[in-house]
Amino acid sequence: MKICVVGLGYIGLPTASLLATKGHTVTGVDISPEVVETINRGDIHIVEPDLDILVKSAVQSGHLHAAGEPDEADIYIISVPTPIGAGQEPDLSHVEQATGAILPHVRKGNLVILESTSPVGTTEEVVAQTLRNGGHDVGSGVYVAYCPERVLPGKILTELIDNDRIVGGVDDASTAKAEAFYRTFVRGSIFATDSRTAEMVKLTENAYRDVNIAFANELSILCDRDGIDVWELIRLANRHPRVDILSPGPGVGGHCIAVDPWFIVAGAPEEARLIRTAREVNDAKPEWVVDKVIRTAAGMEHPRIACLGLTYKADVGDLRESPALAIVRKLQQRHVGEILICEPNLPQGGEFELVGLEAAISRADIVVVLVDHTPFRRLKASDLAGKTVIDTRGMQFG
Ligand code: SAJ
Repeated sequence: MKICVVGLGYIGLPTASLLATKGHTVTGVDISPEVVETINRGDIHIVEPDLDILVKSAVQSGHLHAAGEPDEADIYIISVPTPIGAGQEPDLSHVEQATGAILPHVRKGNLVILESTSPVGTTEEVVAQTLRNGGHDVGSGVYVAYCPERVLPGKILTELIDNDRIVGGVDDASTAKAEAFYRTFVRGSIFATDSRTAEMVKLTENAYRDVNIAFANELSILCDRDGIDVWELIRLANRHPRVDILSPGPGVGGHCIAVDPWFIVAGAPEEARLIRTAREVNDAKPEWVVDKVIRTAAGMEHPRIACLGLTYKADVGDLRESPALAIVRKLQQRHVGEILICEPNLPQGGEFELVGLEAAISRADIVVVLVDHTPFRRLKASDLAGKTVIDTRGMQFG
């Protein structure tokens, strides 16, 4: 089949290259000329384990080609960003542009799939409606479905194949077409529903996690006030057969969990009270960590503060919405002391000068653990002797 994947980011690029290595002829479309050029060279512009090898082999085989504009295909997959604006409202401009860009190429019999995380109704009201306005007979001439991506950054390539998928068409014929397509490369089960339910399933998954992390983050603040070790508290509470509390941290990052719940809130501001509060609790956590560091450093003359980790979670090189990054920036802006930043997953040459782990610790008075990267997990209590440790990740140094 000829497949056109619009948007070559964290979801589009792995999907396009996977489909290419399955023998399909894939055009990957991106508005950034640098991204197009990088991929056509067989390189990648994002950090994800094994993606470099997959893209190289897809491009070298001739099955994957990147371009600035879509062309004719049997299946179109839209995987463009759906960010939130300053007022936390969804910005669907990339979905609108992508649908507009494929419109001149769509032919009878084509299937158009939206994978971008989207507010309920987007597949019907933006994608299907644009195609109808362009003269297409959605449901009998052209098929339109929503299939949310559910892959975990750091494990994208395995989860793309192994995860169960939810497929929801704007009508039964579209659902059936999309279901048949995903069956060709997904090992997990495929569950069929309508497009609105599929859209809400995706938002629900990430809001569920956000609410549960907010509960853990709130507990960590209560425990800190009362001198209780929150990690021990959670470990013990989780021995109850029906309690399963997630882990507190310095806040919630990444481009999904910190963003998607706002789509629900924006659609139902009066009703989505818990989901909104969870977002607010998680968004406030970095500032709480900053305050704690400032209070700890207050009695020191020239405090040197080692910040361990910058990325949004363990063992990834992704800085999107990272609470650790926000904390480090705030500490620098407020001149809390000399800040030593250690981030083993990023190259030197970015916003901050990076310091090796050993050097950062040996020079520091205060060690702030912001991300639970594997090299940090190997630290022993003896490595940190004499330091004041603020551990936002519950590392339990042995
Ligand atoms: N975090 C905690 N405590 C926890 C778990 C996570 O503080 O107990 C923090 C992490 O440190 C990170 C953030 O939450 O800052 C999000 O990390 P994550 O690993 O929970 O999730 P993401 O954002 O990397 O990927 C999520 C996944 N969604 C769910 O697990 C429901 C993934 O399956 C989705 O495909 C992805 O969002 C997405 O693209 O929507």
